[in-house]
Amino acid sequence: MSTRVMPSVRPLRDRPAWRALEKHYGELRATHLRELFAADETRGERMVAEGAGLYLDYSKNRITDETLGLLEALAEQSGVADRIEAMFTGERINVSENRSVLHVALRMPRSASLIVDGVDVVRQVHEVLDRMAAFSDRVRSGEWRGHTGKAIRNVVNIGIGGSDLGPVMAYEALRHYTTREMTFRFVSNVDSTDLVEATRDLVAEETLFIVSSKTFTTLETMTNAHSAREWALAGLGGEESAIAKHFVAVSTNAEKVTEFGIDTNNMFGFWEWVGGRYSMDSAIGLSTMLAIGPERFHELLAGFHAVDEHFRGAPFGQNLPMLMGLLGVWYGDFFGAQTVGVMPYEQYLKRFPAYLQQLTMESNGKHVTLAGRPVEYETGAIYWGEPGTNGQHSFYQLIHQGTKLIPVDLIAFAKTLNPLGDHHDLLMSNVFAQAEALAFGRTEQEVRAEGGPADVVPHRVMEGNRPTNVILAEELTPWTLGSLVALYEHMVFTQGVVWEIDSFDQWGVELGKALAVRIIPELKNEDEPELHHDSSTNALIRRYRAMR
Ligand code: G6Q
Repeated sequence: MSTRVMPSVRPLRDRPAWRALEKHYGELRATHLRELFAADETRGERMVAEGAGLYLDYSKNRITDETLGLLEALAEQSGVADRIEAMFTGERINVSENRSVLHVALRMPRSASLIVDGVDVVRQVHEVLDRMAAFSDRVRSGEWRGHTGKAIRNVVNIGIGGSDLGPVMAYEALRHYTTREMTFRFVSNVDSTDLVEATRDLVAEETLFIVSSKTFTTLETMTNAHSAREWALAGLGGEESAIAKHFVAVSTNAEKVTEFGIDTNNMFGFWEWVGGRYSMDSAIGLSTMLAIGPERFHELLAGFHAVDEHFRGAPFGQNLPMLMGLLGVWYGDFFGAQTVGVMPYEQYLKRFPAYLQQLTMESNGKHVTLAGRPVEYETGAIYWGEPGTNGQHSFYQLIHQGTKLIPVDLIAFAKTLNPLGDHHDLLMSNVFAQAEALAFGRTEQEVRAEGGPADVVPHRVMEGNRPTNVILAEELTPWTLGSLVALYEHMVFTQGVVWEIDSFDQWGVELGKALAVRIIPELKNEDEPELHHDSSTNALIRRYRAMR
């Protein structure tokens, strides 16, 4: 029987390593990366870690060996190793919802087994994967026919949050591997424009909707699903029986799926122990599997799994998620950095920062500890980013010369999937040049030596000492994508353990869901409603009713 787990560790600020880090920060904060590199010629080769196909250069961080030792001690004193085991064995580490957190089981190989509450969850996972594969093969081969006998050419995933961001990101990231005979669209926003624009050039006879919702009650998704159903019926002659061939569901809620009119034979399940933002490798990835095929989807899972094993087994100094997690704590809690930039130098990863925003901020944007006490330190950072080199021509200015410290992750690949002239060398030269410039800057002396008006010199000086992680992989494949996502999942986990917060609940998001529901009738009512909000909300509602 799995149990609810409360760690028994000292409050964060009382841990000896934390205290030592406070003192150490005082000594190190004025040290420049220029000095650290000058003092150790091997730094750039030493402060690297490799695992599961990913190479991490963390040498351009404001750390010494002593910092690393203290961060490792902090991880130990925070019980990271025990918490990893607790997660991997299905203990209920999501304490506020009393749930296990088992996305790692979604990518365990068929030969593995993990018994939770008497059930082998790995067997369950592979049963669903097999059903998804059989379905995907039928659709991709044209064997699955729509109501009028035509093959499916368009797939529209309807979902939001965790039931959308992963599928969209994965589709864009793996576009190179997708079948180009089919069109994939993603509808998330309850703003009607989203659905209308996604379907305007599609033919209902050739379109399959995947309604993706863990709960199957989410307002946006259900509203879009109902309107999509109207759209499909209108294009299919109005026969209700047509729906079965054009709608499938991904959900944990069979009852609601049936109520909507989707046959549970066309439902792909998952489980309450899969959090929304940790679900792109569950049945929520059905659109991904339809796009890249089952074999490639299994490669994606293998990439995830490789990092799971790495995270569970690698020593601290080689453990990518732990290193990145603790470095985040170092900057957020000691240097006061509020944000982290993630810049993929890979066009296919254009939605990766958006995906990471949910993963990191929904997980670690928390203000109380597991025991419900207010935290006395900073928790989750604000994550943001854009693909390089576009960002370089806009907001990088602030990273280089602004007054805020912004640690940046630069993600790049040795090989491009679209070789074209010297594009890739040019792209990669930017990765290395940016990391170099951010770390070492440009001194006054260097600027003067270049000549130019003396009064402009201060404007051109770059302080440097801006930290980066460079993450290098060979090539963007389904496997590498899985490993990258798992890297950040476990980075988030590590930080959550140190901060002693619940990285797996999202009460702030739940609140938003409830609040809107209260206002809906006040907008829809024919008669002027009696309003009992604050004066601002009341006035806005009245103004909207008058203006529409
Ligand atoms: C994720 C969040 C949230 C959720 C959506 C959609 O961790 O809980 O983003 O995924 O609110 O929920 P449903 O899948 O239940 O529609």
